[in-house]
Amino acid sequence: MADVQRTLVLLKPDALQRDLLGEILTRFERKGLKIIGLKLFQLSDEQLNVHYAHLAEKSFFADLKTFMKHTPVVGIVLEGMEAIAEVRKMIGSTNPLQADAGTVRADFSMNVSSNLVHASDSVENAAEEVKRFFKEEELFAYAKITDQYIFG
Ligand code: IDP
Ligand code: MG
Repeated sequence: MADVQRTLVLLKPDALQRDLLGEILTRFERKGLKIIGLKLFQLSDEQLNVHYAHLAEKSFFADLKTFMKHTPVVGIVLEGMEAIAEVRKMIGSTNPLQADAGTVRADFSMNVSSNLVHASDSVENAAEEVKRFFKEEELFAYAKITDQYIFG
C-alpha cells in the first residue's frame, strides 16, 4: 500500500532569479500533489547550518550558504502518495548533468551549485524539514473535489 506523505520543497534563489517558480510549482500541481504550505521567506544562517549540516565539512559549504541567502526562497509543503520519493524523482539527481531528462534539474540547469530546488530525501528528514521551516498554523489540511481521482 502506498502511504500518503508530506515533503518539504525549497525553490532556491536561482529559480526565483530565472523566473522558474511557477514552472516548477506547476509540475508538482499537475502531478496531483496537494499544496499544504506555501510561502516566500529569507533563510537564516542558523537554519542553513542545520539544514545542510551533512555538508558542513565540504569545501563548497560557505558558498552554498551564501547562494541560498541571495534572495528569499519559496518553501512548499506537498502532500501525496509516496510524496517524498515521487518529488525526488521529479527533481532529479543532485548534479543536473547526471539528472534524467524530464526532471526539473535536467530540464532547467547545468550546474550542481545552482540546481534550482531542494526536496526532502527520507521520511525522517521530511518530518524535520517541514517543522524546521513551517509553523503548525502555516500548514493546511483541506479537501479538494479531485482527491477521489488522485488518491483513489
Ligand atoms: P540534494 O539537494 O540532491 O539533496 P545534497 O547532497 O543534500 O543534494 O546537497 C545539497 C545541495 O548542496 C545540493 O542541492 C547542491 O546545491 C549543493 N551541492 C552538493 N554537492 C555539491 C558540489 O559538489 N558542489 C557544489 N554544490 C554542491
Ligand atoms: Mg539533500
